[in-house]
Amino acid sequence: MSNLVQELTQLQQDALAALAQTTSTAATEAWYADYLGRKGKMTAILRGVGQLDAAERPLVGKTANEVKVVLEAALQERQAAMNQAEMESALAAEGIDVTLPGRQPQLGKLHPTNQGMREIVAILGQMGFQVFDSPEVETDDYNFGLLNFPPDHPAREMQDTFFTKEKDIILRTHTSPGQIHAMRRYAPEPIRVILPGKCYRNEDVTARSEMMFYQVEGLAIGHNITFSDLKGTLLNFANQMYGAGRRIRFRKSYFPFTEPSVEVDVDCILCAGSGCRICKYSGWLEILGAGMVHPVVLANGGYDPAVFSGFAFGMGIERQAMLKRGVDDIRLFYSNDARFLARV
Ligand code: FA5
Repeated sequence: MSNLVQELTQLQQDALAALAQTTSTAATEAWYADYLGRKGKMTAILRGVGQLDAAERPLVGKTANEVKVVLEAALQERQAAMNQAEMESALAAEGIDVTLPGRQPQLGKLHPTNQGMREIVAILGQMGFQVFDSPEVETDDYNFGLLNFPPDHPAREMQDTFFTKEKDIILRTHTSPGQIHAMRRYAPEPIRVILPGKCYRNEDVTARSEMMFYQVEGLAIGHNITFSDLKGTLLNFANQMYGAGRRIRFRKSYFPFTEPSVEVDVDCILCAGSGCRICKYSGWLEILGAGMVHPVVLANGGYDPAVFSGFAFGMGIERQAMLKRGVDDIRLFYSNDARFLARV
């Protein structure tokens, strides 16, 4: 047998032994260059083929091919084993402990004003009132004139107004102008609507008053609507909003757009009427203004006051939320204090 065949057989043994020692991809690459590369040991052996008899050459060629096939297969196997080991050790290093408690994701929640608004809208909605959207930027006429505020009448000063540069365009001071929009949209059909939204007043900001706040207005117009209907609606509202068994009381008041007009109180939710700090020892908490829609306002809305009657009421959402959630400063609502927002 040719020496070269022996050398090739020896090369195979050596190469397999060396391959078994490699532990990294870089080492296997170096191994390949060393044994099978262009300048490697196999090439060096095959350089001797030229000196052989022609009869010996085929056997050497065949052996060289077999050795190459064996070594390449061994290399592939080695690399696959190494990849597997590398993956296993990486997985072990970044292993997940499935018994650890998970991280609590921080959930946001509705702003207290929105919570209050949704609660009020849900209670009144279930009594048949539908939400009607009306603008925050109003004309002087809708905010005052059509609501029976006479020009230059001191009643206008009940609500300090933000004016704009445009003549007679103002930010609404209450949701009541929505009454006229709703009436003009639906007259002469009977209606039951609620008008929720922002209002603006040019007032000093205090623990009880903001420049921007929300109101919800209610308006019902029909053929036989009486003061008793107003009372029943508000008692039902107070019982759902502040708890079963609540009492309400009416105090006479004045609004240009209702006649008669009342302020409505609910018995104190904290002391149930016996007197405490929250109700300033009166036993009662003021919750809203209300009354029977003034005939002039009905007519301005397109309803004949001889045929139709109606009631209206308006409440401040933040003030309701303050009572219900025990908040003692209205400024907290819009100060973006995350601790407050998480608490209420
Ligand atoms: C009105 O605005 C009437 N439009 C309510 C009304 C509607 C009466 C329909 C009759 C019929 P008043 O000015 O009292 O009324 O305001 C109503 C409520 O808005 C108050 O009870 C209070 O809860 C809230 N409110 C008024 N001003 C402020 C303010 N600066 N900051 C926070 N809430 C306010």
